[in-house]
Amino acid sequence: MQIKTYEASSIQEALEMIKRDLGDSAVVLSTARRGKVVEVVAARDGCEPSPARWRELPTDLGSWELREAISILFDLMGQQGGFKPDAWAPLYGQLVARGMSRAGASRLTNRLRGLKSHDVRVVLGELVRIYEFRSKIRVLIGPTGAGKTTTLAKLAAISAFTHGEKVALITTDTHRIGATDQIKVYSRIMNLPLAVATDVDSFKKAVDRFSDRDVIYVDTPGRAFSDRDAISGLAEIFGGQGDLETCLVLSLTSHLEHLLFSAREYGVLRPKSIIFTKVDECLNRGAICDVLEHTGLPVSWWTTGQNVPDDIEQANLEGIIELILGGLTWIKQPC
Ligand SMILES: Nc1nc2c(ncn2[C@@H]2O[C@H](COP(=O)(O)OP(=O)(O)O)[C@@H](O)[C@H]2O)c(=O)[nH]1
Ligand SMILES: [Mg+2]
Repeated sequence: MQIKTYEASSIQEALEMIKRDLGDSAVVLSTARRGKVVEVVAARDGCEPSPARWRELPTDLGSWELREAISILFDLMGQQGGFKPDAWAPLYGQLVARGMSRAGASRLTNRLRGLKSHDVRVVLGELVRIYEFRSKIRVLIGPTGAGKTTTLAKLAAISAFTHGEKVALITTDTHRIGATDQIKVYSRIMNLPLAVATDVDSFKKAVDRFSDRDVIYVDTPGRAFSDRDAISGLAEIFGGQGDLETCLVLSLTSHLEHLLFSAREYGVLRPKSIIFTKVDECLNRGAICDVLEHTGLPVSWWTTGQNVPDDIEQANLEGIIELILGGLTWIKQPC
């Protein structure tokens, strides 16, 4: 983490200096007035890219200023203790720099103060829950491009070849031309039976056909999270089926607001757990905390690359905490 002190004649001036120097992701750690001079201490995570000068300034300055003001408020709350940074201020700064929302980071650091605990892992441990699939039918749901089909192939391979289970695949993704091709290839390579289902009846038939199987993995269409009709269409297909669980697949490369919006929209399908994908492409994994806090859902797996079946990890508490705090664990090239 890079921490720097700025002196200016007003907070506004200091903030402009900080933004120019450290970029948009900088957070304010403390402010103090010394006579006519305002002293502001700001920080940026050491792994953040250098200030992106090419980034366009928002055109709507009103909402931008409001956002800035709210951010500063949360930064002050994050450091609490008035205008003096306390022991948790650097942690707050790091969590924000790693992509966690200011509100979430503020709540977390305040919780630590309340507990008088010095182990952030204890507090994260309360937030993170782990889940193992329990049902025979496991349906992967989530937005377009989240990594559902690739993840399904990895999971099917682990069930079939690591655990020796009898596995079948069903896809309900027939909406795009060639949509079934990807899963057909996986089914052929792994020699696992595949059925295509488009409605309640064909889905039931496919499940009956695979009654002798231990596990059935179900792929779903990648539809925009805002396409409520498509999401409720899925709810209809899976609704009456016993021994079935849905699992929400979210890509960590998505913006936090997109993740939270997706989680809310796909909530109608009552997911039992979350799989976070593209951990390898994402340095700022603080969003994991926000998603878990808002959904209350446990994590079952996360994925770390495009290779089937290797790039996947079964969720475990230590690993998730490392993803959030360690920051460097999955980085392949030094920044
Ligand atoms: N880097 C990276 N890419 C991934 C990962 N999982 C999936 N992908 C890629 O993301 C893209 C979309 O994946 P796909 O499974 O088709 O997404 P779907 O639309 O949700 O089914 C493909 O290019 C995948 O290879 C991952 O863990 N890391
Ligand atoms: Mg797909």
